Amino acid sequence: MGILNSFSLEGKVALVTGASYGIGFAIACGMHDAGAKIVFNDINQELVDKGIAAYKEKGIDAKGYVCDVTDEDAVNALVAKISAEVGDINILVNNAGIIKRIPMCEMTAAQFRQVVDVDLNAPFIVSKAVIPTMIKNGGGKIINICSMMSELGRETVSAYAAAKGGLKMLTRNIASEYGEFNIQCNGIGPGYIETPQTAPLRERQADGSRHPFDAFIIAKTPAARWGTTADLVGPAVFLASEASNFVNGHVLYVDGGILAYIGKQPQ
Ligand code: NAP
Ligand code: GCO
Repeated sequence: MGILNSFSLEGKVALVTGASYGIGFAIACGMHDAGAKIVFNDINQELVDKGIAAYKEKGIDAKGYVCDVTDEDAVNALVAKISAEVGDINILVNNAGIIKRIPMCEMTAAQFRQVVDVDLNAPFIVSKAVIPTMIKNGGGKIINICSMMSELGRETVSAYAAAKGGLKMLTRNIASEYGEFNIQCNGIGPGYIETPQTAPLRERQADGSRHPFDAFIIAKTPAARWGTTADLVGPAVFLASEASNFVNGHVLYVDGGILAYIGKQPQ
């Protein structure tokens, strides 16, 4: 078994935020398969119940809690409740996120703040809530779900890009400040992944043709396809496991090569 043991998450408690479905759900399932006990939260009971049922269908006894990750008091209470009911959190995946696709000059400051609150302030809040216990227990793993927009901008996603760019630097700063306590904090930067969040970008046109953005992403991706949530599971298990104990402050882009590629020449 040798090297494969270093990828095991046996005996670990993993909290994945916003993990009733989508990327968080897939990462949580993969971490379960690697041996972790899965805990997740979502923003309302309906989503949590949906998530618990979905995990059960996969034979996973996940614990689900209602918690808005932007609410510091609720997050602190959640972390304490998880410690009492399940065990101290060893692995945190800051996955919960939103996007608003609005031209910047049409976006209100309140809309901008709402995106930054969930995508940047919340990872700060949840990380701050779990780090003291990780230090007490001799270390831990924090994985922040960043984005192509941690590196690149595009029209209509100013708030999201600002938040995800900030999340890349928060990742580096947690690594810098807490690395001496054997806490590794890294990011995963998914490319364009098929989830509800990107569904509007993939809708078929009335004539059955691809959405223009869909065709654009295919041309910008060497793999010539959208990613699936399954593509993110191996990288997440790696960053959650002992196999990555000397990887810190890194954002692992799982993008099919988008960031390396100028894009296919239009035919
Ligand atoms: P998604 O399908 O929209 O799922 C996000 C989850 O987070 C949903 O369950 C959502 O609940 C939950 N959530 C939102 N606000 C919350 C809050 N305040 N408190 C607790 N939970 C909250 O998104 P996804 O595509 O799986 O993406 C997951 C993460 O990956 C996000 O951080 C996203 O920015 C990032 N990402 C996605 C892609 C992609 O192509 N899909 C690529 C790069 C990065 P609701 O259902 O109520 O919204
Ligand atoms: C968008 C998309 C992207 C993806 C992802 C790319 O509108 O450009 O939603 O932002 O969600 O973040 O990595």
